[in-house]
Amino acid sequence: MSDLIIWTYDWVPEGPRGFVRDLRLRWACEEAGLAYAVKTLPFDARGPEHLARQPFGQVPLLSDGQLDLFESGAGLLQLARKSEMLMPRDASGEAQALQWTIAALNSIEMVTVPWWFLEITGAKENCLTGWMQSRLTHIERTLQGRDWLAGGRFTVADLLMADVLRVPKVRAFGDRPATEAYIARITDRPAFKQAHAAQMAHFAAADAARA
Ligand SMILES: N[C@@H](CCC(=O)N[C@@H](CS)C(=O)NCC(=O)O)C(=O)O
Repeated sequence: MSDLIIWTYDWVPEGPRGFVRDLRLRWACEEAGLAYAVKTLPFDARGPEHLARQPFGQVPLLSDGQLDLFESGAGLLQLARKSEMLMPRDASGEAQALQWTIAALNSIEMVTVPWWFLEITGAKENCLTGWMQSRLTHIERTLQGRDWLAGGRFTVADLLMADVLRVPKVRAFGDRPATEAYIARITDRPAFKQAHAAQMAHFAAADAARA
């Protein structure tokens, strides 16, 4: 049995399927050829046991032997420690990959998630639109000049940035050809397709078990 366990929910409604963040960890393991198992926590009843391991009652969690990590970004960095495929080993490449990993979470996802949340809750005016537009314009300009964010090749930073940007409402917002090409290229990777298919199959099996 693998030392790496990715924890996700036992079931989720259809909406988030294909986007539940255990996919980030599955994808990284697939890219790096790391063996892993997937285990579940109840979606409906998030009790003290869940909160003791994930203080916000969310998923994913990554167990690596005795170590339990919450936050998908922390899980990705833990996996990147195990594989040069995910994170360059030279000091400059590593620093750049870390920088862009943090940028994906703290400069892009920081605005995209609240923005689409306001969109789906039907707010008449989305007051975050200007802020998001500005961030997406900056990342578009960055991607016009390069194929990868760090070290001149695919790294964990691209995995995370593409996952943040591929949210359908964000992707459909405006016309950003370099960003679109980047998302299309990165989500065309076999490791993404494998991780995505596995998550979809996991929740489809959960439907069958609940029926
Ligand atoms: N910052 C966290 C966010 C985790 C998160 O939003 N998890 C979602 C699934 S992708 C979740 O558990 N949502 C249910 C909830 O927030 O109650 C991470 O990246 O791990």
